[in-house]
Amino acid sequence: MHRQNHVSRRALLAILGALSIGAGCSRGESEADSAAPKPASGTEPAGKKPKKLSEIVVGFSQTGAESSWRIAHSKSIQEEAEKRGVQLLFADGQNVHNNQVNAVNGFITKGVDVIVIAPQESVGWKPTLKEAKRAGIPVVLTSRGVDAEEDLYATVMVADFVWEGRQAGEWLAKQTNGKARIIELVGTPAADVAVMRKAGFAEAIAKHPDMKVIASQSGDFTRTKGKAVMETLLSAHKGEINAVYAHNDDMALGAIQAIQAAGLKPGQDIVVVSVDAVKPAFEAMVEGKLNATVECNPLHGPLLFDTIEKIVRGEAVPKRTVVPGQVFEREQAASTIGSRAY
Ligand code: GZL
Repeated sequence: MHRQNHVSRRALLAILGALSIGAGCSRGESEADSAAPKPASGTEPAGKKPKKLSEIVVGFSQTGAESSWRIAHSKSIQEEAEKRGVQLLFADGQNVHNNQVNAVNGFITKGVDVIVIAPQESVGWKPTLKEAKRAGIPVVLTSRGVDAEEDLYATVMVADFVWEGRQAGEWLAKQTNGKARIIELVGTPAADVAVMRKAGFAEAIAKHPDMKVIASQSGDFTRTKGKAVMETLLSAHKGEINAVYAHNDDMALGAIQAIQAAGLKPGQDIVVVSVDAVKPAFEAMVEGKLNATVECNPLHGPLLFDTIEKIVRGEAVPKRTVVPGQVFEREQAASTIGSRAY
């Protein structure tokens, strides 16, 4: 009996509510071009001389190192800080929400110039963000959003996660002629990215009565848990399943290992579609084991520090920037793998 993955109703309502504030971003275009920029809150230096990047300290609270995507995300930000002479205090949250809250409170006490957060979970940030605002320290969100009023952070830099889930669902509908019995491997349930990739996928397959998610469980964005969950679900539903939708490549790669261990052919007996488009996913597509992946670019470093530069100068920045992506299928993997930057 599989445990239906339970994204708590409160978290779901909170995240989707917060989204209604920042929603409406179209799939790929950066709102930097379209939204009328508003001055980022808490960033107008009160009489302070605007600082140069080489003079500032940035506190960065990262989720952890749960996936290839996250490792590329950290690398991009650390390398860009180095390149621009920014002093970056890097706090690895080890994928525990409270570790991140403690790290950010430490940054506030230290009096850093800017705080960057990649939140493990989207709820539970309001008190800390209010403290940062009271201290006049602007907060930049990257890779995930939070359930908080917009005036509590300067800007959020994410992909359109609903679009990503929708693309995966539409691709699967085409690939299976609308007949699929699906295992869904959910990311971290309390993260907006998981809630939205789930919502987008559900919206796409709802148009096809013969596409059913027969089990949905969290693999927490990791390869190890993705494999373990897939082993359990395969033994509970073997013979019923013809498709896997994983919220990220790392869980998909774990599921592929489990499918092989069960004597089935991933990519053939069971079609596998995921999100991120990291290099190991391209390698799996070249081997024919992964069928498609929706790109979610983790290389936020350059745009992040361009944005921070504007914030410390007291210039307006868009409240939300959407990083575009595209769908990659295994048929094109061999010709594109060489040009992948992460
Ligand atoms: C997406 C990011 C997600 C990735 C996962 O912006 O938050 O978290 O898709 C990562 O690989 O763990």
